[in-house]
Amino acid sequence: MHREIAEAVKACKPRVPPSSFSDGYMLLSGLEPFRIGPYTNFVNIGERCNVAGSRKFAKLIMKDNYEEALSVAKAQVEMGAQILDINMDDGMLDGPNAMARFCKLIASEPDIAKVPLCIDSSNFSVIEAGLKCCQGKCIVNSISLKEGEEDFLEKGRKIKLYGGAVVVMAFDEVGQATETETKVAVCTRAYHLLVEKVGFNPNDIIFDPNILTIGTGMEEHNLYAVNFMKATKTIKEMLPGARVSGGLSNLSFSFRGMDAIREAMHGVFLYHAIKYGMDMGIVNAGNLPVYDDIPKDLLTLCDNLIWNKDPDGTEKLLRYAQTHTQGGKKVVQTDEWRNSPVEERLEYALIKGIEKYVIEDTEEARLNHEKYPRPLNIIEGPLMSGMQVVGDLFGAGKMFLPQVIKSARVMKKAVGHLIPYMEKEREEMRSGTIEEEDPYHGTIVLATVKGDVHDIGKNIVGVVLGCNNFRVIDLGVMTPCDKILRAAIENKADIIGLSGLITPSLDEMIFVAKEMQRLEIKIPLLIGGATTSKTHTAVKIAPRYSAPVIHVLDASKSVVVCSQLLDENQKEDFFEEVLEEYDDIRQEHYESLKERKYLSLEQARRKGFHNDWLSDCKPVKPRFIGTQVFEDYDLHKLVEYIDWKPFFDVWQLRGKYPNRGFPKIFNDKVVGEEAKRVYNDAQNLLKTLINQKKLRARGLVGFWPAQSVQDDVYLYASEEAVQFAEPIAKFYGLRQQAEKDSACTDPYYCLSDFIAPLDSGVHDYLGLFAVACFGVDELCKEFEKQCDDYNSIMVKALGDRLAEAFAEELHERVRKELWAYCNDEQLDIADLRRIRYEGIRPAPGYPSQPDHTEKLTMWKLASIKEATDIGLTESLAMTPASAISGLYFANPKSKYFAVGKICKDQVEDYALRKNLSVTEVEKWLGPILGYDLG
Ligand code: THG
Repeated sequence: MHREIAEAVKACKPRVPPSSFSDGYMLLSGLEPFRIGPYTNFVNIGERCNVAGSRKFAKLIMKDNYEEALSVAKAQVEMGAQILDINMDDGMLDGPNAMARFCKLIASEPDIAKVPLCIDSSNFSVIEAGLKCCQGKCIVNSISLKEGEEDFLEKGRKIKLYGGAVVVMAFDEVGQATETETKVAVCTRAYHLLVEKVGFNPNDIIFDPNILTIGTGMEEHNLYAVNFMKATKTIKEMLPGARVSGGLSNLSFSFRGMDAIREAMHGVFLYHAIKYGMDMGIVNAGNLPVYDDIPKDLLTLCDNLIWNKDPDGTEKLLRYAQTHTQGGKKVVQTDEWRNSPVEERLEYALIKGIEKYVIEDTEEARLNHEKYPRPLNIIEGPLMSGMQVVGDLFGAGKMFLPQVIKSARVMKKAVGHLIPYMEKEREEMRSGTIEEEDPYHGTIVLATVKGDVHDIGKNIVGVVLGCNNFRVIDLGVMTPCDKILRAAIENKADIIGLSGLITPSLDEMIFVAKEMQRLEIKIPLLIGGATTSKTHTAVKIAPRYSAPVIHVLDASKSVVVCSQLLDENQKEDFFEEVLEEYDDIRQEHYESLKERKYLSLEQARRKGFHNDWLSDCKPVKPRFIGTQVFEDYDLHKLVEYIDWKPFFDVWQLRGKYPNRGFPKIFNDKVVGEEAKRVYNDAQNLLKTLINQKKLRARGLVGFWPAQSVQDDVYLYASEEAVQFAEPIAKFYGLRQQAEKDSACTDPYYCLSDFIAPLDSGVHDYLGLFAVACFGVDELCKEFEKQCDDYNSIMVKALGDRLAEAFAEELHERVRKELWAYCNDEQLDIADLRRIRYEGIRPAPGYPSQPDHTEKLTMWKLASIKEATDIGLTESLAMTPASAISGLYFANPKSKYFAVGKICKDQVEDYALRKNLSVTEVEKWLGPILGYDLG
């Protein structure tokens, strides 16, 4: 068919478009031509058909409702969009498919198809998919020099072939251009490449010198608007034919939710930018205010922000937003409540977690001496009743943890304001005029035990109890027993709560319980934290202390338990119930100990995993032997490696599909909105902390020749040394011993099975690593000083995520480049998370090697403390708390397993090998002993 047409028209000359028509004009078209020339006004490109830029559009596309999504396109054309930007960049979408499908649908609707399309994607295959099914002449949005000249030229040539115009972003190999000169330089370079090397018509080039967000609170962003204008002017003067565009709504991202402010900023910005030569922009068509209609005071504020004329510009604009409504449109939705009585305002602020006015409202209440003769009355009255509502809503599952923590922040601010007045009162009290009374339900002393540094969970419990009107005395981390008990006695505590994350903390908790018994203390003891369990509490702790000992699973449960322990009418019954329950658990535990069958260590070794070392592929030699330190690792790079699921776990946000995790959780009916909110808060904080260098990452890797000797792995200074010298370190292993189902053919694993034996003659290697995120503690102190538990918990959670991401990223580099045992690996993040890669990185203290003391060997061997400042506490917790360490095994058959319970014969053998006493080993391995110590 094509051939026949070609044959038939062979003799005809192609039409030469009249140059007078195209000279100096940018020609675009949908079904209708669109000619942009010197007298064309500013061109509106509609921004809303963008899955990242419109919630409505995104929802429709995700629900596969393309017909309805078309209405978003149509509405924009009706409101004056002259070009439509289409963007389908979302991880959950098949981009090329979605783009093609939507473009084809547009073609079926002449009212929409009349305008040209702007195919927007950061993925060129999506752009091509769009170009292939668009009628008329489109704009490609966008290409840049980000991936270098070759890539740029190739894309430029393709676009020319498709006959498109192109948006070129001011981006190069170094990154995004933010300074005027860089913007101009990058665009100039791109211009010459396109015009001279590709033969692009300059009139088909549109530069986007990056409209970046201002009013972020970060000083380095203050000149972003000015730089755009200046660059635009120079580009228009220096690069003939080229035009300038930009994504306008980016400018005001920091004022999200305040549409009136955003629109005013857009109006003011465009007013100036057009004068500087901006030709077109991706805008919310129909929502741009007329410059003269912007109220004068707001206009001045916007002007000051855009031109960076006032260091407090952002603050002032925010304040304006809070105090104004205009054009019938509320600037913020939440100002009506400001008109209600002060008690209601306080309650509202507590429930909604709004800090803004809490000091002034508290002060207003305080000054009402008639109603509130004493500052304490305000706490007992409106503040506590507000928190009661919060506590009830949380208990009923109608409020989520992040909201509760924000409410607590408001409460703390209010109480913080009243404390000086209460202290003054107490002075007077000493002279005997006023009686003291306690407004709290009760007092609880909380502490993370000696040797342990983890406290997110404990802090959350503290805040939640605080919300329920408990007085919380938080002693922080690494708290020795005597300090806990002294604080409890001095403060007349009603309850003591102990927390710990690592297994050695369990032992410390037993010690505290024994001490309490010895000192005849009668205060109920709560046990919580990641390593604790009901069984351990019932079996190992409760029997040592005659007052109640109770394991609490999470923050919301702690409220119920504490309330019952303090309720005079309930506490006897409650204690009785717990005693019975724990008695049952103990019995069950001892029964199961008896029932469990074990192989002897010798049998287990025989049934271990035996690799065929000689016929198997040879172990790969690492690129270096010894250690390499990574100072000040690039945190930006780590962000994409963050696994967000555990982050949502910290905030107790679990969607309906817990294992599908992120970002599925956003679609969850119950927790979706809240999850989005915390996630956004996290992203913002993360950006600020990374950009301002408040957090730092440091780490180390090391590799050595290694050979296994039964259950242990010996490390050598060099390959030659393997035959002739003593090992420089030995890692000891524990082997699975609990009998497996007879149908199960799994071996009885020990980590040493994954390293070639010394007598095999095969050279093998072992790696290790330690990474940490520094700066978290300092930031938390700052936040706590401001009574901001929300951000303090947030920073800790982010620090942990970054350390974990660091470990993940470094492991990838180890596999691909530093050890390079699988440099052809091509895994995406989802595969990483599902552990599809080869090799493992088990950490001492975790299931494959539960013995924390192996860390001592790592630290000594690689001088980890000296090289990275990552330390170990007496319980072998790492400092800072956001730290990860482990060993690297490269063998493709290596896998994670849990050692499980082990027997006395193995403990004795292990003690002998490690040259420790059996009691010492039993102390460290407590939780995995398959027998009773008595
Ligand atoms: N340059 C180029 N292309 C671009 C941009 C640019 N494409 C994408 C973007 N930036 C321009 N498009 C938008 C679209 C929407 C918004 C911002 C930029 C926006 N949306 C509201 C928000 O996120 O607050 C959504 C509100 C709602 O859901 O209704 O602000 O710079 N070449």
